[in-house]
Amino acid sequence: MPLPMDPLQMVHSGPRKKRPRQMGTSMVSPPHDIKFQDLVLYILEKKMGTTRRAFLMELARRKGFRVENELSDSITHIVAENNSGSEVLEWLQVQNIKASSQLELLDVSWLIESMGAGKPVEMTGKHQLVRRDYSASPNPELQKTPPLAVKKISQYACQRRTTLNNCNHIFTDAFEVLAENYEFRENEVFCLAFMRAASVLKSLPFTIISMKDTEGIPCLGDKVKCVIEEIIEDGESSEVKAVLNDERYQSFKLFTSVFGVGLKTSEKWFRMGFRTLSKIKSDKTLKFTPMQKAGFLYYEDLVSCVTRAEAEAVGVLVKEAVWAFLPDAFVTMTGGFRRGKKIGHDVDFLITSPGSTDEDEEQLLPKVINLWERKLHHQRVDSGKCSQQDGKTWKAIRVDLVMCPYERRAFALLGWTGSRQFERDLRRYATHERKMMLDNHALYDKTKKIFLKAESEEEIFAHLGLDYLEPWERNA
Ligand code: DCP
Ligand code: MG
Repeated sequence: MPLPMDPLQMVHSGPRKKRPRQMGTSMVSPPHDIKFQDLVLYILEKKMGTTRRAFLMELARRKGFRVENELSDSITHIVAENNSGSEVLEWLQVQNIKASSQLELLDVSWLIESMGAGKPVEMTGKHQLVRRDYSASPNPELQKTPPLAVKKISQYACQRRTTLNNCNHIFTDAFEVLAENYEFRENEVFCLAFMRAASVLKSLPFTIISMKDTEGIPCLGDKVKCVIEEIIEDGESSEVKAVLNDERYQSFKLFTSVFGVGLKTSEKWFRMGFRTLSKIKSDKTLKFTPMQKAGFLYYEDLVSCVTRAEAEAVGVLVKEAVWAFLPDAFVTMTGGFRRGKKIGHDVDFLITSPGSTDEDEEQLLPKVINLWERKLHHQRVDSGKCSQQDGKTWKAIRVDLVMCPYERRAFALLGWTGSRQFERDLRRYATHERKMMLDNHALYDKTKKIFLKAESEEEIFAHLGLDYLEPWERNA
């Protein structure tokens, strides 16, 4: 299936320095009509580079934006890339430009989205590098002209917009390795600390390039900061390097890559001296659960990630099977794919039906599985009972099916869409900030001693007093 190519996306993520299109300052570009008179843009060169800036300026002008070459008081929007709010403010100070309350400081993502939409898109927290804070300053002079204060980042992922556009991969990848190693060593405290740190950095609209950028960011403890500092200085973390070479980490990583194998089993195999899957598979004394047997049988298929096209194809099969028993059922893809991920380790579905009884609900999944087993049997008989691997025309894919009562569908949808870190923080926020209990079935208000009803995810966010986050903003 050909993938749609978004030229703007390519501008954003494609190679930057190579083969700039001919449009140096010497080249005269044709005048473009200004469609959006109220906006006067200035694109910051700092950390963006001359070539990319010239390219973006030309593109924006072609789309009808007014983009100035020089900085002046008439500028209404400053667009920056890889700069934090405080960096842009600092730079403005040096340029002797007062950051007035009218001036918007925006991440380049706003410009790119706007150019994609053909008009200025709404500026949200994920675009704005700073937020106006009218009350924070004790200085009455500053209160008169509202200063631009660096936006405060919440310690809760459910109060941050986290898209898949992660500008801090270099740090978050390192944290995730360390978190996983702590998980393998059952050190929950450090595991959580690194997962939270990864999560908060994923929400930043800029790349951290100096320790100064980490000021004011929550969830970054000393241990985390040490790793950041080392990566800034050396480009890599010695601790991560050591973990990646660690025998226990490597073995656990390998063992848990088998479906049905968790920490307990990995620990056992590791202690028994196993280091490879082939030794484990061929060992006659080991007993495997049905899940582990399937895990070994379809290992290659299951370790290779599920693509979106495959997920969509699975969706068709799931709907077909579910509708055979409950024709009015709603089948929704949840998990990572609902959050916009292009690949996943499985495909998650939520099933719910307005007309179903408790009994229908209980029986649906066994019925679906039974249907698939019968189909598989027929196919095997048809293909002459051979399980030839050559010319294999199918792929084993993990599918998670969740059935829930219709009245609880909003809670189930919110709970099964993830990410895990988002869910964790949503519950933590409910408990600590709202005295409420949230799970995949219900929301309970401990003060009022009542269950709060909801027909949609939006209503649950509203009950919790949270701004709504779209699924693709929950990639914490
Ligand atoms: N979930 C949960 N508790 C669990 C398992 C899952 O709350 N014990 C939720 C959060 C997950 C979602 O369900 O985001 C789906 O679980 P997955 O493990 O499939 O995670 P993702 O779909 O987010 O990631 P992947 O792309 O790896 O499948
Ligand atoms: Mg999933």
